[in-house]
Amino acid sequence: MKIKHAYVNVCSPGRNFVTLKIETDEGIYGLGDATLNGRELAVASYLSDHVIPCLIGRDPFATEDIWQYLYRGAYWRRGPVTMSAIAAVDMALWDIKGKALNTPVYNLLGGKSREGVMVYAHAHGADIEEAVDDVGRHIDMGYLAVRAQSGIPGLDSTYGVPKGHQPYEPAERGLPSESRWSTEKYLRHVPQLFAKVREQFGDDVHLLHDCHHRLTPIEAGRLGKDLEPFHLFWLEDPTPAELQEGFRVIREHTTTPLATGEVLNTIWDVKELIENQWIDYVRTTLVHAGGFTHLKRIADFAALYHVRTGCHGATDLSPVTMAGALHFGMAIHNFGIQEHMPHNEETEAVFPHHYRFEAGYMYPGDAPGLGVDLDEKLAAKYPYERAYLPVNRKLDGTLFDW
Ligand code: CS2
Ligand code: MG
Repeated sequence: MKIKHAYVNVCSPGRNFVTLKIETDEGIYGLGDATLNGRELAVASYLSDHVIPCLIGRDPFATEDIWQYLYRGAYWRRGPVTMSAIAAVDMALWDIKGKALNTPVYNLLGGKSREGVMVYAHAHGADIEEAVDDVGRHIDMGYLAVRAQSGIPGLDSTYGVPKGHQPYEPAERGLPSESRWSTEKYLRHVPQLFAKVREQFGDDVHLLHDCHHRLTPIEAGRLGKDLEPFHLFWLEDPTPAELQEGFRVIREHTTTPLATGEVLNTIWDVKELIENQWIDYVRTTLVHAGGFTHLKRIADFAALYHVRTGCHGATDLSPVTMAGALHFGMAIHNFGIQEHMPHNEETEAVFPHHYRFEAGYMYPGDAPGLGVDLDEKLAAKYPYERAYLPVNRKLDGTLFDW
């Protein structure tokens, strides 16, 4: 079998997605997600202009050699654009391999290690009362784990809380919007949110919270300590993780479990975090961390240090990544939890898939390969529209982390 043709599809059924399709000379094709929220066309060009010409004629089963060829052969290494492009190729090749062997990808990763993949939902509200109600709605939907985010008194907007009641969609069309931020208001507010949620729903539901890279290590230590009475499943992205040893400071002050990794894209970016056990969950994903070939390396390294996976799964990761994440989550031993932000109806129609949600767990299905497809005719009805993630500033105007 040889790679005969490959091309990139860019569409926007409510938000932008970039999908690589690799076709073989035996009529089998594979799909890979290449979506990088707010920088989509950079990855589309990296694939179309630089990677695809090098794939034609290669053996699609040679996933390791092709991964190394694209990683080392490019000379310039790492970073979200490069690793998302490599990820898309890798996902498509594993999809082809599963289809050619007539087996779901989880069987190529070690087979089923569990009956289902536990997922967590996003609950939010403009204030504590709305957020608590939304946690309740997700518990009623069957979720066993819920992330809670709420508006902060005195701030017009904040990460994770949509304006109005539409589902939260982080990218906005047009130029980046700007929001204002106060760490002090946030630190005073979040423990009150979780006190209310635990008071209302008790201790069984797993609760998570995303700081979204906005605290210094010592501020994160303070928040982690303040949240200890509420036994969170994890506190996510407490501080920017470029400085991996910053997490040591947090660790010294709290037993609240820590998770990071969604903006990181190679094993080198999480190596110290894992080997020092400064985190409990690693959130790197198929689409931004080099696909199955690399994510398996990260998971196996993490397993040596009691670190489990908690892969990112927001709506800006396409159903191709969601499908792959569920195959991955079914098979690897040190699986922790999988994020699940359901896509909108248009996206579900453009990417028909076999995966499903039931009673707090998701199941990838048993179709050969990834079990997801791309309806290109329908996708063509949703042309790309440039969109950006918001920009955040402190109250005094200093540019800050969003
Ligand atoms: C968030 C994301 O899901 C999460 O944990 O961090 O919503 C993130 O903001 C977006 O994926 C960015 O594109
Ligand atoms: Mg996050």
